[in-house]
Amino acid sequence: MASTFQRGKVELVFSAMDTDGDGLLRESDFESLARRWASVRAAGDEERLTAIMHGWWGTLAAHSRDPESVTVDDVLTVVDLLGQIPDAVTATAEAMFEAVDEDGDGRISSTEYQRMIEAWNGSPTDTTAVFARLDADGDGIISRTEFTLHWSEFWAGDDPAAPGTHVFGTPSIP
Ligand SMILES: [Ca+2]
Ligand SMILES: [Ca+2]
Repeated sequence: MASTFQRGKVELVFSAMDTDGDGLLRESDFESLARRWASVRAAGDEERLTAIMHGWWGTLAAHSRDPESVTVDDVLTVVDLLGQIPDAVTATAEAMFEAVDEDGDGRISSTEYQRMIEAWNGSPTDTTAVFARLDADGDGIISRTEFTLHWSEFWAGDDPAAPGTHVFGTPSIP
């Protein structure tokens, strides 16, 4: 069972993905999110982002009671399963890393990270402090290894103090 803290984390990212704010995730939310994200990027890679977001949607919809819409509880069901399938966490981390790494140089810069957060939140956000926490070795970029670690912590972990808790911003701590 997901803890209250894990629920809070998932609710934070859920509300970012629920672009029309109706409390349910649908395929259209993922398409809007991909469009919103692509629109702030220089790369002009909307098709690539859309494909990655569709992959996410497929994973969530496969575990939903209603294949057309996904609730917070459905997402938490997937989160519960993740602890048993670390390969799935690594695979989504890999796909997401590729999405965030706009210029494809194999590193996430602070600009690339900020663009992701702002696109997901739909508003300007100061990500300096959180980027510094995620850049565990302090070399100025988020490496693939760092990202995968934080991503796994975000979805499968239950530690409010872990840097990965802040991948999508700072959840409220109950
Ligand atoms: Ca990059
Ligand atoms: Ca780093």
